[in-house]
Amino acid sequence: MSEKILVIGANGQIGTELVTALRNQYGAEQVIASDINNPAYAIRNSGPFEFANVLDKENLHHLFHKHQPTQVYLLAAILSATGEQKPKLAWDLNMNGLIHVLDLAVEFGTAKVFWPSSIAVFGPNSPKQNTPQYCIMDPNTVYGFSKLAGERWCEYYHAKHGLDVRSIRYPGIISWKAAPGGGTTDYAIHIFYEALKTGTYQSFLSANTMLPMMYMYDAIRATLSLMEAPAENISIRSSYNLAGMSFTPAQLAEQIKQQMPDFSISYADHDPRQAIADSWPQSIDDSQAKTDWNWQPEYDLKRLTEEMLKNLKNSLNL
Ligand code: AKB
Repeated sequence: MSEKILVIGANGQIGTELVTALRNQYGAEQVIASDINNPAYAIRNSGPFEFANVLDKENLHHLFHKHQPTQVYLLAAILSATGEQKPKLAWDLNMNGLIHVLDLAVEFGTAKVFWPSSIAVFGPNSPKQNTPQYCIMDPNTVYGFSKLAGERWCEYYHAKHGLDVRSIRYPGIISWKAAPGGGTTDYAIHIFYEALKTGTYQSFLSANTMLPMMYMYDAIRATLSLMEAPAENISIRSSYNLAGMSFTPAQLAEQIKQQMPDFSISYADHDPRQAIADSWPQSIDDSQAKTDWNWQPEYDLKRLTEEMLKNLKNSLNL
């Protein structure tokens, strides 16, 4: 059967690259990109696009009816830092957007749904090192507890309706094609832009704040591997822990200096995102993803830094 894939929230940091990867794999016409905002050039010119508002169920119903998707990727979300500024909107969008899509997937018999969760589901009392799949989870950001509740809904729809919904707890994702939007891990992208443009960067996280991170190439590979795995291999229907690498702002700055010896970094005195970062894990145990669908990251900090500097330099015409 030929696939029809609907990507909701296609203009974002992950959506932009996922749509390209899916169009390469399944054919441009099979992948409908959708977003509440006007599409970026690459998305608009490489295949079909529809406007979608996840809070408007009628609008989503129309899209499901028109395209009868066999797979849906729901990427529209408000991330951790923005979520603290707009808590009610973050809850509404992250939660009701998901429930609308799960309901419609059941109604229209969608074969598979992907929904991203995050390391933000962990909280101050979760183990910090090698954080296990199952442990105390007491997230204290709206983003974090909307993702944790979302995981429960995914597992529930799988159990009650047999919906094949799959999910990953993404770490901070580093990429250069589309800008990140309102996350706590965004410093690790801004730093590359500023290094290339000005040779210096003020980090909003402190020097030794260790967080789990991943290069976009690995994040896309992980997402596609999970979605392609046989259903019987998927033992987790809430969301899989996933790890790439962990580093601090100081370690990232050191790596950048290997290639740009004059680069310098400073640290902000106080930023509200520090408290969010301090509540999250420093490293993640992703052994279940390795066992169930052969997950193995390819990028380490050195390779990520080289790729980011090389690609951004080209795309910024520097
Ligand atoms: C954020 O920082 O909010 C996101 C995430 C880790 O989910 N990048």
